[in-house]
This record gives sequence, C-alpha cells and structure tokens, in this order.
Amino acid sequence: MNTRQDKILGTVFGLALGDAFGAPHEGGTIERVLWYFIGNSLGKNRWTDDTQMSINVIETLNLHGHIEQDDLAKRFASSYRWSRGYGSGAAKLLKRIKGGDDWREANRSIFPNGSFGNGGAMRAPIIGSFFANDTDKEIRDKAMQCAEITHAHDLGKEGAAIIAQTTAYAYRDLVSRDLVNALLSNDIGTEYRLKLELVAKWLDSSLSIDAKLIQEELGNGIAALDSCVTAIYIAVTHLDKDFRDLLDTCIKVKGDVDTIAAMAGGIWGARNGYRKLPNNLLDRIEKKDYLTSLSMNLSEKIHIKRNKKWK
Ligand code: F2R
Ligand code: MG
Ligand code: MG
Repeated sequence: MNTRQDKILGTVFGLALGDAFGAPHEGGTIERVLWYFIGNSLGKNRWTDDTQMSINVIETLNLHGHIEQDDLAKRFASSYRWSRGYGSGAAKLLKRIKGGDDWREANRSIFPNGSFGNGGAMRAPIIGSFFANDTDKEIRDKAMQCAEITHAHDLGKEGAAIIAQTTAYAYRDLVSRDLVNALLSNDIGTEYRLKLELVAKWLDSSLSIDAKLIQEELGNGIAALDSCVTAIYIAVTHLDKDFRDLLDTCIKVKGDVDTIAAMAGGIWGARNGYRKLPNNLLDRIEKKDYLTSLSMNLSEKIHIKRNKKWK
C-alpha cells in the first residue's frame, strides 16, 4: 500500500470507525436503546448516515472526478434508509428529492435558509483528502458544493469547509498549532472563527482541558456550529496519539458522538493512515471489503486527476 492509498483508506475508515463505534453512545436513553437493537449487522458494527453519505460522495468522485451535484443528490436520496439514523430534516428533504423535487429548491423547503445541521460537515473529510493538494479556495468551494445539496445554510456549509480544510492539512502532515494557524488564515465566518481562536488559545496554554469544558465551550450538538470545531480540537490534540484515545475523548464529550468521532476520525486517518488504525475495530466494521474497494478506487482517481489524465 503506498502513502496515498494509506491516507485515503485512513480517512475513510477513520470516519467509518468513529461513526460506527461512536453511534452506540449518541443521544439519550431512547436513542441508545434503539441503536442497541439496530446497531448490529450480522455480528458487525453498523455505521450510520455519516458513513452512508460519505460513501455517496466517494461514488460520485470515483465516477466524475469532481462534485457532480445532480448525481450526488440522486445518490443521497436513493441510499436513504431510516435505520441509518438521519437527521429529521434531512430525512424529509431526501424523500422529496427521491420523489422528483430539484435539490436546489428542496434544500430550502424544510428550513427557509436551509439546514445548519452537521450533515454537510460529516462527509467533508472525504473532500479534504481527495482534494488535499488543491488550493484552500478550491477545497472550501468543493466542500460547500457537496454540503449545499442538503445544507444550504451558511453555517452548515462553513462547517463542511473547515472540516475539509482540516483534513487536507492533516493529509499534508500539518499538526497542532501550525494546522490551526493555517485554518485561521482563511476567510472563515465570525461564529466559527471565535471558537477556533479559543482552540488556538487552549493549544498555547498549559490549561488542562477536560471533556466538560470542551462540551461547554465548543459544543457537542447536532448543529454544525456545535460540533465541527469540537471535532477539530479533538483531532488536533490526538494526531500523535492512539485512535482509541481519540474515540474515548469523543465518547466523554457526549452528545452527537457518532458525528464528532466520524469527523475527528477522518482527520486522524488522513494524517496517520489506515495501517495505524486498530485492527480489532477494523475487523468488526460492517462492509469492510466494500469500503476498501471504494477507497482504493478513490486513491487511483486522485492519481489520474494529478496526472491530468481525467477524461
Ligand atoms: N439524527 C441523528 N441523530 C439523532 C439525534 C436526534 C437528536 N437528539 C436531535 O436533537 O435531533 N444523527 C444524524 O443527524 C445528524 C446530521 O443531521 P443533518 O443531516 O444535518 O440533518 P438536519 O435535519 O438537516 O439537521 C439536524 C437538525 O438540526 C436542526 N436544524 C437544522 N437546521 C435548522 C434550521 N435552519 N432551523 C432550525 N433548526 C435546524 C433540526 O432540529 C434538524 O433536525 C448527525 O448527527 C447524524 O449522525
Ligand atoms: Mg449518524
Ligand atoms: Mg450524529
């Protein structure tokens, strides 16, 4: 396995492991009991909407080499299954697209300004790794194009952009304060900038930052603004640690654990690669062979794209 394959597989499996092993810890009692019954597939750990939508992004990139929005909208809609635990607005929206509505109108039909949920950001690590060697502006644009199909709200799109950029920086082996500095050099909206500046302050200080403080200051909710910077902070502080430590921290932060762990796990995997992911978790993930072949294909497509052989 070459470095590019290792990093692409690392991104995809880091995301899927975070999702599948975070999901049983998400939400309140009812959600946990429900996931106890449907979170198992033939003895394997099932992933949720986070991984399903990421698979759809990979499929469209493998076919077109860029974000072909109409194709991606159809894939999101036809893959929708309630049992993957989609957000309630996303579920309604995807049913409308499946019923024939144009995504350009459907994406503002549930919430007038579009969704600010973290569903656009949870699939953004794929964009960050695939476009890792492109410019910051290109990475941000691609992430927003991918997000806007379901998340037209500025906060939903900006969350996707910063997750994609963080993944791209991790892919290029930027770490810690250098990574956060690179992120802050972009034209990021004030709401996210304030939280990222707090992250920078924490990294510069000798303060002990526990899960409760992360939860209180950065958030742990289903809105992109309450989860994207949380995932970035956890990823940046665990890039040189074991993947299981990252997962433990996500579980301690509580709330939207599958999505925070999927985003942080994808970023971690882009830096550390597939080979550093824990085998005992990889062996238990649902549809591992399918994810592997999709990811290998994605890695090959990057090679073709870089060598300008894309037809
Ligand atoms: N759905 C789940 N988990 C179930 C947890 C339910 C939870 N207790 C709750 O608070 O709802 N997980 C999956 O959903 C998340 C991704 O969601 P996505 O794709 O962003 O969905 P949606 O429906 O677009 O947005 C989520 C909710 O955010 C609120 N919201 C969004 N935009 C809004 C707006 N403009 N105005 C008002 N509210 C808005 C709504 O409550 C949406 O339902 C991931 O965690 C994934 O794992
Ligand atoms: Mg989910
Ligand atoms: Mg979630």
